Amino acid sequence: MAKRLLITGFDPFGGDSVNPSWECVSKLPDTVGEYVLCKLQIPTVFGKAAEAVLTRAEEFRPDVILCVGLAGGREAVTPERIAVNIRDARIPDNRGNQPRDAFVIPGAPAAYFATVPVADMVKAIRSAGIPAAVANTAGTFVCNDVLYTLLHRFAGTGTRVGFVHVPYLTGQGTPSLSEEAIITALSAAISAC
Ligand code: PCA
Repeated sequence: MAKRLLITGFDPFGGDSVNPSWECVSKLPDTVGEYVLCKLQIPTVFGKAAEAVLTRAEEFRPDVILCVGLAGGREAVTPERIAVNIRDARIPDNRGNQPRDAFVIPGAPAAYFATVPVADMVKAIRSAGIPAAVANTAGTFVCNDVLYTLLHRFAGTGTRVGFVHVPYLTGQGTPSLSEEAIITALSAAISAC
């Protein structure tokens, strides 16, 4: 039986009109490698984003959850190695929340490692001709919030969780990658999961 992979992208935030994460996730084929995909757009809102993923995961029962977000300023596609138990927002989220120096989940561990094979994903993306690198911080905004919450929820279960940050789309900012390049990179990353 085919394996199931839930993949998410965010809505635009911080004044941008598009978010390359959802632009590209929404255009992925329905099957990649050995995975059947379920694609979900999630809001750039603390707490709500992870809730939306958890709700869909309950129905879809994925083997892997891969969330994708924009990291403006990065020049490579970057699978994240770690999530930290911190909310510290430099800008408000899409509901006006701007937590500073707070926990994602009070009393929970300081950090979790991603449970997808980040080094293999980087290799696969590079083999597809797209720049890639492992990232050691997903920041302290909504992307980290989602990755941390999911890793906490699925710790010790059979569901593996990862996060990939992508650069700006061509024309959106610099450095940037084309939509086609990001879609190729995400497909390669999925195949390596
Ligand atoms: N990037 C933000 C949140 C949504 C997104 O696409 C982040 O890196 O936290």
